Amino acid sequence: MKPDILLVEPMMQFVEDQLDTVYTVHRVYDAAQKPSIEVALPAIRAVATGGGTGISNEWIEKMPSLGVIAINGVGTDKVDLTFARNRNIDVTTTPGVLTDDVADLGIALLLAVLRHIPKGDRMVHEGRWAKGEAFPLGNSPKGKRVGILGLGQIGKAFGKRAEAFGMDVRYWNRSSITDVSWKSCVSPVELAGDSDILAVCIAASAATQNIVNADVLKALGPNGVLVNIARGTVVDEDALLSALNGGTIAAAGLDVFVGEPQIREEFFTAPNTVLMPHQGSATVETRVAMGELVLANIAAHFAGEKPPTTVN
Ligand code: 8YV
Repeated sequence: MKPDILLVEPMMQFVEDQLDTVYTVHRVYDAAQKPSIEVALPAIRAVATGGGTGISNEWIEKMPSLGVIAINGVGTDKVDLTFARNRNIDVTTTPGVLTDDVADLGIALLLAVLRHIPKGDRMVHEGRWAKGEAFPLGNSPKGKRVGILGLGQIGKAFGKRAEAFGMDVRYWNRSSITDVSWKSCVSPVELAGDSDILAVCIAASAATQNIVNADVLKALGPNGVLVNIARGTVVDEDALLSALNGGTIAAAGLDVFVGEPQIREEFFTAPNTVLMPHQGSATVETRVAMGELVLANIAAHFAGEKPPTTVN
């Protein structure tokens, strides 16, 4: 009999095909499976889920046979790592393989904001260029100061890209970093005050919730641009919306939001914002590599081995 596993959100077809070959896959996102999932929960031995979705302790408690939670991503903020460890459940992520694509999306958001790309695209598509409508000048990234909040792998990759655009990099990190020559700032407020662009790359946790608050946005200032490729929860969205609407900062490029995909409607009308539906790691190449890691971690568990990228 094939072992039972729980799939919390869809993955690439080849990953799902491979899972279906080896396991009985119960799909949480398929409403029709709800009754059969309730019955199967005691037998579930592995969970595959997304970084932004995770799995709650309430669900974990209903799966006494669970041995591994394979996150298709690097964020662990939606899985209680200690709670899982106390139940002898390994939690795995997909480190390394998504770094470049997430950093690329951060740069794409920054350029989209500075050069008004969504606005230009709409103007051309709607035939307004041909009618002579004027288009605002953009701003150059060259020579701008970029502050990176959270200098992990993604933060460093963002910094390298920013340098290639002629930007001057500084950062703030919770622990000290020795392998970069960029200027280190003593606090998020100091970083924002010394930056034209604040790129938020920090991992979400209780300690970093709302770390980008009203004071940080005020320090970033009326010409400042915020880019968030981390998690919605690390930014105080009340403060961000009022900073955008009140001109406390100039603009924002955001890939992540609190409560996504049901984000606050005020974002739809906030000025000078470029919004993406959490697509940082969403390229074919990276999702293949992530999927392979998820498959390898689950397979290792069923082979009685330690899953290779266990984080708890
Ligand atoms: C994915 C992510 O979009 O790495 C993460 O933590 O949030 C993203 O890579 C997500 O895991 C897919 O659901």
